[in-house]
Amino acid sequence: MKPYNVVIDFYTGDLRPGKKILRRVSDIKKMCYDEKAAEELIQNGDPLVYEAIYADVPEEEGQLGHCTTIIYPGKVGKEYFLTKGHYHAKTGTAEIYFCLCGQGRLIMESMDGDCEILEMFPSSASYIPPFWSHRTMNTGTEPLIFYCIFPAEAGHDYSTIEEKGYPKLIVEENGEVTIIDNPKRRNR
Ligand code: PAN
Ligand code: ZN
Repeated sequence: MKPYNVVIDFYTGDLRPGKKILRRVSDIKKMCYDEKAAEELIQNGDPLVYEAIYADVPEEEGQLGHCTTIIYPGKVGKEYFLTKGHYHAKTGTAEIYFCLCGQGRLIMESMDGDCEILEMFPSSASYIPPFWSHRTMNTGTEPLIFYCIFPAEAGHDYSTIEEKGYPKLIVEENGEVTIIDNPKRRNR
């Protein structure tokens, strides 16, 4: 392949040329703490939660994949709109999330069960080390837009997070961003 540019709109997250993936509440229902609230939203139009737009890069060792993600503002019950979250299928691969717009949180968990939460804000560049799962949430009132760079062969393992969840949830309580224990957390 030859060197080439994509063009990223910092304010909308559009990446061109790119391939867009859409995720609605129905796609993240199993990851939500309040599945009943998720079901109600699905019955009421199944709103768009986030989009990811991937640059066309071969998924092979040596290449760098990159994409933007746009998480819309909203909540399922009291839990902020979130991404599915994943380990990389090739677990020893890191990633960088560079925040362009909005406010959010990045929750990560190591394979030993360490859990860390970082703030995302315009110009924050969060480093996700190898072997840490990762999920993002929009805690603000504007879209949360970030740019991701990762080894192109990393892949996604969604099932571990779908089954286990994270030790912590990020919710709105009394108008504040609040971290609580996840009562539905499962240890495998
Ligand atoms: C990101 C994520 C993107 C969407 O590109 O894939 O933000 O999140 P989910 O994949 O959890 O739905 C990334 O971490 N790639 O490895
Ligand atoms: Zn990733």
